[in-house]
Amino acid sequence: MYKCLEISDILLLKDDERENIKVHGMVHNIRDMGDFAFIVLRKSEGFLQCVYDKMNKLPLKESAVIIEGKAYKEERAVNGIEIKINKMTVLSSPKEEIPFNISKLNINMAIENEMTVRPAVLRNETKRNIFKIEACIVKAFREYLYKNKFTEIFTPKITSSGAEGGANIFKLEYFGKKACLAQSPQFYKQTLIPVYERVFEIGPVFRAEKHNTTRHLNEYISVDFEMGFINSFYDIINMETEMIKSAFDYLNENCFDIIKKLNIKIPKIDSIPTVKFREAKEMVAKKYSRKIKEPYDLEPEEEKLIGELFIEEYGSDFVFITHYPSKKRPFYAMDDPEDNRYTLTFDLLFRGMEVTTGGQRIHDYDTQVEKMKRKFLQPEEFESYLMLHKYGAPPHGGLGLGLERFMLKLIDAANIRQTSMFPRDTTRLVP
Ligand code: AMO
Repeated sequence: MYKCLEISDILLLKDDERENIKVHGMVHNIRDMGDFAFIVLRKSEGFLQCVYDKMNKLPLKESAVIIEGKAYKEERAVNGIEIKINKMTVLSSPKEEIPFNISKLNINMAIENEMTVRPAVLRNETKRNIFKIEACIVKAFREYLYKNKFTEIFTPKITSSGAEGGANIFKLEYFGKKACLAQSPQFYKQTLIPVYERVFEIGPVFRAEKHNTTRHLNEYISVDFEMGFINSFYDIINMETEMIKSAFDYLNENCFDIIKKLNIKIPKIDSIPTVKFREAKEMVAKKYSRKIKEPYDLEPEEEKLIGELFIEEYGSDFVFITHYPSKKRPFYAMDDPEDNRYTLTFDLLFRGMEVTTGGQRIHDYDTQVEKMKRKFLQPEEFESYLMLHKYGAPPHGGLGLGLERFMLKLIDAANIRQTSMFPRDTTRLVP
């Protein structure tokens, strides 16, 4: 017999082709109506309502089945289509029933319990929709970057040193040598600038954060890009603005149903305001009568208030904070030639939370070595990274966007674990 159809295939069938079709799927829900039962199949593209005669034995929920039958229009069914089942073949039945109702819209579980039974929870429509949106965003980012002549790269995740400094490095033993898990692809993406001009990578990075918070993971997906021959870091800001806009356009065009179901408010972006670090700090200190406690960085509470201020006064869900102090930025950040206490770097805040860090990098060898020394680093330990500067590099810069944080703000979740399929935190290594 013919191949199994997907939902989009069924919707395209002409009336006379709907008589005898075949579909596979997982039995998501069964509603017993007395003489007959509704069987809802969970499929890659969504859910399909089927009608089954109760003369037959009902399958168990979460059975894998192939059904054969007739498709017809039914306004009240999801997708406007229903299948009258003539034959059902059960390919496999579950050994045990899932101990909670996954077909409910909201699974109200404590986050720790939810993460423990994540393999089952992800079968829930709301949960799986979150990651459908994530997949669509990544697809749109990737397509946008390809269109703008970026080359996709795949860099090592086992490295000899941390790229971002600080104490949050996972150390490991590598055949008698000391190694660590990559904190970011920073050195490699810069190294590839003289090779390809523009590069990007979307992949996991590792941070040994010792504290459990609602915005930190120990492994997260970083969307990194790096571009050569820039005039200033505003080229990077503009590229990111357009990349985010293209992802939102893609969601609006392709994910209308899911957006509605998850109640996602997609921001409208024309341009994103920028404000200097120092000014942003002063703005919140004044508006919310706060004392500036930490002059070199933004506290999470300050980020939240800056977010509120820009939504309230400028109607913008996003704001770029620029010119961060040199003291708190990594050694590869270019200092501002007008005032070297600050750097040509930025963060992007989305609804009051940092989702991106980026900036222009040092491309001159002597300047880079001098800054390393100023930060008490040994240039000899960065020999392979410094080949970039030694052998010649154009002015360049880039950014890293934390995908789970971006998703967290987009869907308005309370905890970053909700936007990671299988989160890694200080206590969780399974599933
Ligand atoms: P940074 O260390 O600021 O910069 O990280 C970039 C972005 O990654 C996200 N992020 C995290 N998300 C979840 N859990 C964490 N523990 C975590 N830490 C960071 C944030 C942050 O804005 N190499 C530079 C980027 C660059 O300049 O190109 C870097 O990694 O959203």
